[in-house]
Amino acid sequence: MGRGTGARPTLSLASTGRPDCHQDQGSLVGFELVRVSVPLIAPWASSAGTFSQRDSLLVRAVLRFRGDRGAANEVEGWGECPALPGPTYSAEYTAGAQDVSERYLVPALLRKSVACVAGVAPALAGVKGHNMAKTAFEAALMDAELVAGGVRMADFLGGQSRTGAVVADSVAAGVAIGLSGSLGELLDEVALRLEEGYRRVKLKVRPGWDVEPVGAVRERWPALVLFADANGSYGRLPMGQAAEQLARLDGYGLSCLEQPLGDDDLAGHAELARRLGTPLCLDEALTSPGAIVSALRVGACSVVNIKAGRLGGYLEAVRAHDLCVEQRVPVWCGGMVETGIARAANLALASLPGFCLPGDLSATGRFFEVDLAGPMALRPDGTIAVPSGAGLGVPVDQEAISRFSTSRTWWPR
Ligand code: NPG
Repeated sequence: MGRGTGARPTLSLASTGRPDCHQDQGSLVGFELVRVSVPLIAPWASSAGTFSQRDSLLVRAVLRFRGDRGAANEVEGWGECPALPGPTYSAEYTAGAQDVSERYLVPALLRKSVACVAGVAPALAGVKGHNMAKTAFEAALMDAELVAGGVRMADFLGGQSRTGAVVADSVAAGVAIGLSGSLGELLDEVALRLEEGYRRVKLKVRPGWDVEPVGAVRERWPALVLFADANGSYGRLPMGQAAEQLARLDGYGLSCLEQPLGDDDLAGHAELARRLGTPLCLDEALTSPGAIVSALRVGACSVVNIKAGRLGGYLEAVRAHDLCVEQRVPVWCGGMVETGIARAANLALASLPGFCLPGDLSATGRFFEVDLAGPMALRPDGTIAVPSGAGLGVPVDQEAISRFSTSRTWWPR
């Protein structure tokens, strides 16, 4: 089986770009759930904990198409669930994602024989939450369907957008730096990343580690595009204290301060937004386009981090993008230290025109010595090319997936 070899059926992209699921295009053969543990080059530390391997759940979707001469042709697509090993960023975690996939998501998709990306969300609507697990299935079917039709993911997602979007061929790269052991280590890492060509840096902050690192980086690189991400860690302080401490970041020209307070504290973020000069961005709080509308309505943020996994899929991410464009709210594409499988899809998403701030979009080699898909290279101008091939648009390294896999199960069993 190839990723798209042999006779190619035509994928009907209507003017909206929505593939017609009802036409006789492909049928679902099944899914493989692949657990991988991919070693990181260096441990990743944030307020959501530290890990040295990327334990991910991958989904391989297999579709069968009838070729021109009636011969059956199987095509596979890959998706990645960005949940972390433990429930520390959100309630989802990798083993839980596998469990909900086996008990609920796979049976629902098989029962309805969902063979196209547009059918995934309706088929899974009866399962509450588990957005990251759902995203892996949506992404895998999207990849398979687009590979079969010879369509680039960026073009497909652009076609889904109400904004009449022209997608970009490259996106501004950004690098996130985990919590460092010392100021010296942090400055060394920022220097290294700038030498590599990154033009935007996101620092992790938490109470007790904020003004000093942000101030030191800003002093050394006055023109650098700088973000700070608190992962909700100021939520444990009384509001007055959090506001006072974070107001000390006001003079450092941060493009945004991300998720200072708890996931569900929209009122607190709105109050903080009134008290701070730095624009607030939300991440963990925004689990649906509706949540984005609520946050914007109460003034809880003026910048939005879009992560397909958090929102429940790439189609929801496009909806979130569209409503932010309509509200003139700048967005950027978040990352979860994913392998190249999710990062290729994120590059396609970030090619939509509302993504006007550089995201967590770093090149192959940033996190892993051996990645599962790619390469996606950083160019001298600090951008990464949007993959140009069909579907994910970059080769998936089956050998590396086998090497790092800890379990593989095929469904239907
Ligand atoms: O470039 O993928 C990346 C990392 C970006 O900092 C990053 N992600 O809160 O947005 C986040 C964060 C994160 C990743 C948090 C992993 C916790 C674990």
